[in-house]
Amino acid sequence: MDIFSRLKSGLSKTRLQISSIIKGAEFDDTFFDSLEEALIAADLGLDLSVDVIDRLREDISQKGITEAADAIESLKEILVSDLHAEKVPEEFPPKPWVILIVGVNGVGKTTTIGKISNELRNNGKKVILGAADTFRAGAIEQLRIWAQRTGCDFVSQHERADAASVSFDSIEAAKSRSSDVLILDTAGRLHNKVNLMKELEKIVRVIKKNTPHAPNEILLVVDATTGQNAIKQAQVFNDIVPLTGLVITKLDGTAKGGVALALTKKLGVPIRKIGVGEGIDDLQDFDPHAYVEAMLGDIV
Ligand SMILES: Nc1nc2c(ncn2[C@@H]2O[C@H](COP(=O)(O)OP(=O)(O)OP(=O)(O)O)[C@@H](O)[C@H]2O)c(=O)[nH]1
Ligand SMILES: [Mg+2]
Repeated sequence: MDIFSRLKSGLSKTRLQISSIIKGAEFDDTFFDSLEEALIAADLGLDLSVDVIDRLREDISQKGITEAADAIESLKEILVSDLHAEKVPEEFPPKPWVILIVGVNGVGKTTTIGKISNELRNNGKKVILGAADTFRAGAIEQLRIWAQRTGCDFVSQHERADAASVSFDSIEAAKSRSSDVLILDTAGRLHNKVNLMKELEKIVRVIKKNTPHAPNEILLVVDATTGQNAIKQAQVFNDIVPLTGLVITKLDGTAKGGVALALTKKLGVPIRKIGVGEGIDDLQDFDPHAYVEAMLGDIV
């Protein structure tokens, strides 16, 4: 299966549900209520679902839409307009370009680093990975394996070492080896664990002190199957370390897709990449049109 089919198959539940509501519907209050419920069930969250329905109602009445196919097009346009998108920059002028990867436990941070490294290496970049997850047993080794597999340099200290100190070492190493990009892995942490969130703040402070332009990107990795909890988590992370982008993983699974919309709308932070599998190539640039097509395409 290609990556788009994988995404589409992951989001099929949402597509089927919306399809059954919109087919043959009269565009009356009952229709709008059912569609609103379906959007909430698809993880768009209450506020955004209500907002989308308001806009759809207006559009349908303004354009005098009577056909399901036209209503779907209108809904797609509304959703696409809500999905900010920016690509990861392809050139990295200030060397090293520093990417800090953060998120709660088990969302796919380290795997995403492997996938991004692979992409960068295929584009001829010199990449170095820094093992600032010193907390979980096995985390350093897991990143080392990704470094070997993708041909990246690697910096680590011992387990339980100070994560900010590893970050400092990593930047120094990136400079001395003229790396184009440094990617820092961090430990998974729950947003309500104050000490762990403080550690993240310290990592950023130490990086900035060493290299004022860094970190160039702070990417929050979010598991798409988390549902609405992801919003609160992301808001807390964003308050502590200003995020520059989101990576939404596990869209090949049971995710309903709406969380991507809710997140980017609430935070105003673009989605950079999406993960659709455990393999090294299962990552793609986020494309709002393709995403909404996967959620709602071919349903009438
Ligand atoms: N299906 C699927 N699985 C994924 C995806 N991304 C990561 N995983 C899997 O999720 C699990 C956790 O991945 P990790 O990369 O170790 O997650 P992490 O956020 O680094 O975890 P901690 O460091 O323990 O917080 C692994 O089994 C990965 O293979 C994805 O896009 N789709
Ligand atoms: Mg990890």
